[in-house]
Amino acid sequence: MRELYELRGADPELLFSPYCWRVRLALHHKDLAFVSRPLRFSDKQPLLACSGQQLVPVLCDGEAVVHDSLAIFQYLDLSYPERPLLGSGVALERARLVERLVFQAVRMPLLKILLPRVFALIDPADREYFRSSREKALGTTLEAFADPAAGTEQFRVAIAPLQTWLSEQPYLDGAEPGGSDYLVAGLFLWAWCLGEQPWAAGTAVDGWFQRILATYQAQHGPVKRA
Ligand SMILES: N[C@@H](CCC(=O)N[C@@H](CS)C(=O)NCC(=O)O)C(=O)O
Repeated sequence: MRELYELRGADPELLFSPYCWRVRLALHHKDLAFVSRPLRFSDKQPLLACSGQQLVPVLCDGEAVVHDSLAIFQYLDLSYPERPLLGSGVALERARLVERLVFQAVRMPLLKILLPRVFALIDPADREYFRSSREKALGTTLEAFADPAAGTEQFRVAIAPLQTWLSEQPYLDGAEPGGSDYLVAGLFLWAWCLGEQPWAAGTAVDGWFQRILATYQAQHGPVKRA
């Protein structure tokens, strides 16, 4: 049995973690079935203990227990070599670089937009933990940090290179989607599932996102959106 531990909102069908979305897209790419184990922040401690840490995604695949989205991509490529996500050697290093660059550029702008949405949509039992853990990490209150207008402008600037790249080819990885696409699209799905779309409709990035979403939904059905 293959199980994916992931985060859910107050609505158990609302899955909003960017890193869990990466893994869902990667499992879809490999055509690997899995059972979803959606957790609230307040459920996760005993259930994730087998992974030796407290963050999702965690993939349990038979005897293997793997955490961290990039490590899961590498595990999937090693265990299921057909349709590689990242490849190996230089290709793997390049994919890791893409992940770092995009993560650094878009995570903070997205957080400025999405923090209030996450807080509103998680289970009320999770709110105290969410507030205290995030305020400690950010060094300020959720209210002082959140700035959707500034986040949207910073996001637009951060994705400008992706707009150019994707106006020249359909996917970040070329003619077909690959690991780089899913590493980035997971962050976009974070926003989309929470009911936000900080990129403009009709742009090259929007076309890319809609292609990835449509391919996923064609197999898995509609993605729950707040
Ligand atoms: N580098 C990790 C990051 C995982 C991570 O930060 N997960 C968040 C959800 S988006 C989490 O589990 N948070 C639980 C908590 O804060 O207690 C990955 O790529 O998987």
